[in-house]
Amino acid sequence: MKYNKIFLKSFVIFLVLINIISYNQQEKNIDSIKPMPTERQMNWQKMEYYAFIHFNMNTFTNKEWGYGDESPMTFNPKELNTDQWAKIVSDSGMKGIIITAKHHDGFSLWPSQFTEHSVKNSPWKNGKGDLIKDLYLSCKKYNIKMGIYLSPWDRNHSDYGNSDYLVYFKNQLKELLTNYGEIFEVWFDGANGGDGYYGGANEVRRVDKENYYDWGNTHKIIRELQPNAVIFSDAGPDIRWVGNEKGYAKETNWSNIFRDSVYAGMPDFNRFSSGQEFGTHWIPTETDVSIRPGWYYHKEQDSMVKSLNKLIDIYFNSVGLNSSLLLNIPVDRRGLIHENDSLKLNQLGKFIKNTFSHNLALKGEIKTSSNNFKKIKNIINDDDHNTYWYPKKEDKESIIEIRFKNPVFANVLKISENINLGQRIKKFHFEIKSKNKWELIKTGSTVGNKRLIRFNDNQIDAIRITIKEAKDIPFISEIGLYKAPNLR
Ligand code: FUL
Repeated sequence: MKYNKIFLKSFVIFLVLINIISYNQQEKNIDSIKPMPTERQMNWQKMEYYAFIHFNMNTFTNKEWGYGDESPMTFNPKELNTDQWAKIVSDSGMKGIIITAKHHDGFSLWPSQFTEHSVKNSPWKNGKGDLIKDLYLSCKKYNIKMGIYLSPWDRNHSDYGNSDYLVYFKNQLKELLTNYGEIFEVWFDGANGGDGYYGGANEVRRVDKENYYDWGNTHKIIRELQPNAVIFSDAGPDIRWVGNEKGYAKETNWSNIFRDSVYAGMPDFNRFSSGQEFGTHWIPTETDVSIRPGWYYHKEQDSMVKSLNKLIDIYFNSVGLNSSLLLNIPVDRRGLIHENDSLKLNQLGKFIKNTFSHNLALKGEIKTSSNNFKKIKNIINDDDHNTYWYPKKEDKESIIEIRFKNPVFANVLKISENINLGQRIKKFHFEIKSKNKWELIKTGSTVGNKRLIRFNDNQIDAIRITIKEAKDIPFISEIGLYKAPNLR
């Protein structure tokens, strides 16, 4: 009897060991697909939705691009309140604010020691103000992050176009990266070179966009002073432009790109909008769009704030297409977010919260083409890329099916890949079983960080996701099924 017990125990231990060894063996067979994101890119990727604020000299001159000859005396917000900005942004679920510290006209929102063309010569707070500091403190108070937009093109500066300007540009960058706490993103615009004031020269100055800015060394400054900050430009190095300013990423959106074949401001940049499946570098897209027609505030656009339906459409076509959403709010001449904009932001925030706070997939039972995952439940109940399912190599198709005992009503599907190990999915099918009939709802292409699919409200008995094509074994880290409020 005793002998039998010992035998049984040893046998169980043996089986467990075999299982562990074969599991580890499988793990070893899982190669990551290069390129892969860095930790700093992964941290940024989690933010998903954050604000742009265009507020500067143009707000007071009613322009989009200032020439560079504007007097600092023109900058005079009477009710400026960065707490109001940060509160509205944070209440609407956004995770940060990127501020136009300096736009193309060269006016600086902080009292830079390297120029007279700044708030220190304006009537605002009698020249004692520092808007970047105010915003930094407000972001801290409302627990959101701050990023900076520093225009490489400077239509005010007399040295723009020669090497002295670069010293100035780098000095300003160092000031911004040293004096205002942690910066999450540095935003470099692609528009540069052309006519301007240039210290009174009033002429046209063109630069070699690829080489003039000494990008390699400029980026080094950022890595040194703010190692966690991601750098945005048309060509990265961390995040790239989506290729339009309308708020829409492409249906196929690879985070990979041949980085060495692109540069900031190149004329035909948007032909790279979809990324490149075999691109050498990991540079995901950021989708920038304004809540109004202009980037800056213009009174005549008060009635042109985008509708809630339009903003929702933008959200699904940016965040839901493996991109992030950088939604611009033009702060008005008082120095406040206008009531019309704040109303829409609030509605959008509520919509997002109401939609995604309750994952109906949790009510179902999951079946997969093969159970290559220890805790299959984690793909529907955590928001962690590191818990993921993958099929066995010999599986003909990769299938995840979720069946419901009692039908659920839903209209949004979420799928995520574990992008820590690269982006893999090229084509998938999404099917719904309703009243005993399967229907193909969507044939999609890439997935990446997050893919959201909207469909008509349906009584659902089961859903099925089939990965039809992938660069290598697909790693699914999240599945979500949601019921978005009906708006119409
Ligand atoms: C553009 C700029 O020229 C616009 O003025 C704006 O700042 C937008 C976000 O980027 O390229």
